[in-house]
Amino acid sequence: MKLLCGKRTLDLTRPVVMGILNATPDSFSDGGSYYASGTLDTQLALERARQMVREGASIIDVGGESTRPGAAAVSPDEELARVVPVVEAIAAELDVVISVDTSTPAVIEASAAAGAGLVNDVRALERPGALEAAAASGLPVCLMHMRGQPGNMQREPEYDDVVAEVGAYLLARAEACVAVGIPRQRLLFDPGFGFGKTDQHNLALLRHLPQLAPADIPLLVGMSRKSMVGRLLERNVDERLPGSLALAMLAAQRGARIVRVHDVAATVDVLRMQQLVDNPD
Ligand code: 8Y4
Repeated sequence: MKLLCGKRTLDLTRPVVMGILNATPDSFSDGGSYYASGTLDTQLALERARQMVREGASIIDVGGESTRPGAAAVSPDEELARVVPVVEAIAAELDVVISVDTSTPAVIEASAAAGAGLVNDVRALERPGALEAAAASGLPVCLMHMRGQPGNMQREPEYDDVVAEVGAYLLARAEACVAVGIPRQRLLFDPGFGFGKTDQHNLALLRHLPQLAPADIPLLVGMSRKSMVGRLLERNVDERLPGSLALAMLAAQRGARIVRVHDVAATVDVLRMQQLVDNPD
C-alpha cells in the first residue's frame, strides 16, 4: 500500500515511524529566550529532524501549537511563523515526508506550498475552512478523534461504546472529506489516544484497533510518553520509554501503519523485530 505525499511516496506495506518535532519556542532551550529571530529555532529543529531521519524515521511531524491541557492558544500568524520555516528547511535538505500537525487552514496551505507531504489534524478538519484547505493542498490527511477540546477533554469523558463511537466519528469525517473532493485513498484514521479518553477507553481502543478503520484506510497511532503510560505504569514522563515501546509493538501487531513517537531509533528496532516475527518475507 502506497500513499502519495506531494513529491514523495510513502510505502505503508510495513509499519513506519513518524518522529515528533515540536516547533514551539518552549521545546527548545529555556522557554523562548532565543526566540527573538526564530532562525536559531529553525536550525535546532532541522538538527533534530536530521537525527530522526538518521535513526530511521519515514515521516517528520512538525507542530507549532501545543495541544497539552492548559497550553496557551497560538494565533494563526504565530503558528505560521513557527511551522513554515521548519517545513522549508527540512524539505530543502532531507529525503523524508514532512507531516504538519495543524488545524489551521492558512497553515495547511502555506505548509503544502513549502513542501509538506501530509496533513495531521487532531481536530479532523473540523475548523472552518480546513476541509477546503486540505482538499486544495492535494495532500493526504490524518483524521484524529478527540472528545472535547484540549482545555477540557480530560474531565471524565464518557462513552457507551468507545470503539463504536470513535469508529463512527472517523467514518463520518471521511465522508465529509470525500464530499469536498479529498479522495478516500488519501485518508488515514487515528483514534486519538489520550484525547478525551480514560485509561480504560485507551486500552479498549488499542485492543480493538483493527475495528477502527476499514482495511483500505491506514491507521496512525500516537501513544509515545503519554499520560496513559504514566498512569498505567506509574512512571514520570522521562521513564515511559519501555511502556511506549510495548504499545508501539502492540499497535503494529494490530495493524497500525504509522506510529508517532519521540524515540525514533528504539521504535524502529521494535517494529523491525515485530515484522521479522509476524510478516516473514
Ligand atoms: C508527553 C509527550 C506526553 C507528548 C504527552 C504528549 C497525537 C497527535 C499529538 C496523536 C496524531 C502528545 C499532534 C499530544 N498526539 N497526532 N498529536 N495522533 N495523529 N502528548 O495521538 O504527543 S500531541
